[in-house]
Amino acid sequence: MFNQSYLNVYFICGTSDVPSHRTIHEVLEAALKAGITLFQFREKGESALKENDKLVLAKELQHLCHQYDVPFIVNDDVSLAKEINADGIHVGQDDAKVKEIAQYFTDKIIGLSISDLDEYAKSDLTHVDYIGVGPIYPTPSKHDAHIPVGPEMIATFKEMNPQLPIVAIGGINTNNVAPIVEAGANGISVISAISKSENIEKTVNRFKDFFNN
Ligand code: TZP
Ligand code: MG
Repeated sequence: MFNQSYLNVYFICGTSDVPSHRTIHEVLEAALKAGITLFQFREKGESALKENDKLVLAKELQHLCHQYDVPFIVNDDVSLAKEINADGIHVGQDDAKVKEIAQYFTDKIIGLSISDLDEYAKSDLTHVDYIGVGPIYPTPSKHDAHIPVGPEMIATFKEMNPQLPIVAIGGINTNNVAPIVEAGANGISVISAISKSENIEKTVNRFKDFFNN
């Protein structure tokens, strides 16, 4: 099910991440057309949709992703991921435990956020397909984010565990991606660089150029 090239250009988005003159459907469709390789639905913040509204939107965005053969991953919300039969789930250190998730997401993609060596040491990676490492740079998109760890953290983890697929996250844009690629990341995951881009096609294509194997 999981292929590490899915991590190349990994777009993460929720309704509060898109500018008011656009819908999340428009933004996601533009990103899919341009060639993102994975999508994560991350509905957070005060204005976040809940319950049925969240469910309906998730199904619509999942449908859109599948029209472009791009896997649809849910952030944190295990019951939503189960209900819509998502392609995977991404959890943080404080979210549902990977071991429990792995029991019912046997054939699904499981991602785990890891910021530093302490978190790495206490994480059981047995059922984890990839780790999200960051924030690499300061980010406007997550208020409770860990302090930025820099691209060096990617190189550190790659040295410790060369086989573990790693996607970088946090404050990444087309101008600061190069050191992340040099550090050995399998891909980049971004919210604002794509959701707030004035030219999504161009932004996605620039990111893709860094991972053209
Ligand atoms: N986790 C660590 S940083 C971050 C998340 C969800 C936010 C990334 O958003 P952006 O806009 O790409 O910096
Ligand atoms: Mg989380």
